Amino acid sequence: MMSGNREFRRATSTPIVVHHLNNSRSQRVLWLLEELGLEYEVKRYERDRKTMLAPPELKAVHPLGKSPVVTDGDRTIAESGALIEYLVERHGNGRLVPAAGTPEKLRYTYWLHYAEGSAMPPLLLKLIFDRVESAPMPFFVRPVARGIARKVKHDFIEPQLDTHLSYMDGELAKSTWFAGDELTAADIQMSFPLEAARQRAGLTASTRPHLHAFLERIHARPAYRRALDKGGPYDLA
Ligand SMILES: N[C@@H](CCC(=O)N[C@@H](CS)C(=O)NCC(=O)O)C(=O)O
Repeated sequence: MMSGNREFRRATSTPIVVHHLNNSRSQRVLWLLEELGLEYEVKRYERDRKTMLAPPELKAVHPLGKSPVVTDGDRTIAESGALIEYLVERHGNGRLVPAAGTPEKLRYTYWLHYAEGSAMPPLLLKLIFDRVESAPMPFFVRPVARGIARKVKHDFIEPQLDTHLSYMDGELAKSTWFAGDELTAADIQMSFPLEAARQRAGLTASTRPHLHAFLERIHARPAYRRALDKGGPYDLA
């Protein structure tokens, strides 16, 4: 695996490139690469200030035009869970992944998928309905639009968020990291929903002490801090 990696790097002689959008999920890919000590380049893209969407140039890299996307030689890999798996398998030399067949590996796979598949949807809905609630609109539709937004948040989104946050906090009461006692790439993948929950969903030291302690722990890691320097603005409000 190790020599294969070296051959691959030599054969392509191009660096790993992270197509990075400011204030976004791709920050965790930079963190992963820093933890692995790999060389890479960052190509930065700026969100449109009004719509918050990625610029059209990202569609030249991948048809969805979203970030993160990584190019590695002639490969283009999108979808953060898939590309985190790719990077650790291709370049990790066994680091940040539990051994195959262990209970930790099963937990690792679970959290790697849970982050985008289950944790992010209610957080995204919260963001959208918060925006509906505060968006400028003609005075005669404002009370109706705001009333609907508040009801959807109260009846559906907030209970969902509460269930997920309690669940995650309870899991981190059992072990230091999501897959067990060692940091894995699943923790890196999980960092984004937790950062978003801290900004948007009331995750605090008093409400979710284990999740809050997790965030404090990752923020203290030198690799996390180096990744912030490379990525630029990372504000999920
Ligand atoms: N599930 C995808 C989500 C990708 C995604 O939605 N990325 C956001 C950044 S956090 C994005 O590119 N937003 C800008 C846009 O949609 O134009 C992943 O994990 O990679």
